[in-house]
Amino acid sequence: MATALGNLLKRDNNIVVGDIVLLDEEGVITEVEKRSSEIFRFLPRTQKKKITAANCDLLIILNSVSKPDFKRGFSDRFLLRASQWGIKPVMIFNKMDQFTDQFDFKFEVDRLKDLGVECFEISAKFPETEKRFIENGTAELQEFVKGRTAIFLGQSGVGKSKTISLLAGMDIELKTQEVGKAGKGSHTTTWSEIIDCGDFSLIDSPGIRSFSLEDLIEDDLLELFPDLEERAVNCKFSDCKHTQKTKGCAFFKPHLDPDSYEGRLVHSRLESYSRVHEEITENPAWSKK
Ligand SMILES: Nc1nc2c(ncn2[C@@H]2O[C@H](COP(=O)(O)OP(=O)(O)OP(=O)(O)O)[C@@H](O)[C@H]2O)c(=O)[nH]1
Ligand SMILES: [Mg+2]
Ligand SMILES: [Zn+2]
Repeated sequence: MATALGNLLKRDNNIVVGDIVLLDEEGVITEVEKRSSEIFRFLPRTQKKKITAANCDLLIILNSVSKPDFKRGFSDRFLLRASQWGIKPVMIFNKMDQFTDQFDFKFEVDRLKDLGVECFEISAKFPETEKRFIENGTAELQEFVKGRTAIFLGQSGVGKSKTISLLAGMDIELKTQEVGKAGKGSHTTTWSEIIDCGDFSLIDSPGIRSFSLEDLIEDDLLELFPDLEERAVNCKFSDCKHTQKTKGCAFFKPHLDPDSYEGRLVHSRLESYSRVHEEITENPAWSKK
């Protein structure tokens, strides 16, 4: 364990997991290298960004298909952050041994593929019982992380620590804990840590309780949904609010059939967009720094 010079620790956002540091002979951190990327959380109470990790080149959004339930809105929010952070996102569906058609898996995977996000299906606890609905499983994931520093984000109990233990190999077993009856995780991992796996590094992180996007400005939001932005230019009026009430809106009939695959895809994204939009417009931009 290294200690750091006082002035490095006193800065607003001090040294975080993933930082590359210089040490002197006594093991004291004397310098922190410039970061290639930063992961942050926005804390609504203090209206401040808190940097939680640095220098990651892959964001692994971990979902479980059961206990806790898959939440599409949640993963869309991570996708939004990934594009803001400039880090490649991939999606893992874990606990496939528990999958009993709780949701339309194929639709979710096709939808993500169309958004340019690669998907993997795994069962971190029972790797031998993989369902293999899609081609990408544990072996493909193992290959995919090679040469990268990947951070795992997701709700508590989805299996971040379990998955990291699986990928890291036999001799590493991170602490995990059973999910409660209500399907909620118990926040087992309490701080982020990086696991050096030789060919790659994996960062475990505490489960996310609430995920504020309040720092976003309304005018910048559509840019973070590039697929919707592309469609919105075809709306008849440039200030279209993309609700069914607006005639000539590119998101509704006759321009888009809501029952077609494309309609379902676009509307699922519009739903995620609207939720975030609602959240950030509750807090006017002047209060944001
Ligand atoms: N059935 C099943 N259970 C799993 C699977 N992966 C993980 N679990 C279990 O789910 C529970 C939670 O896993 P963790 O790895 O602790 O979850 P986490 O995402 O690290 O949770 P936090 O540290 O609280 O954020 C544990 O009891 C695991 O054994 C899986 O593929 N299938
Ligand atoms: Mg954990
Ligand atoms: Zn519109």
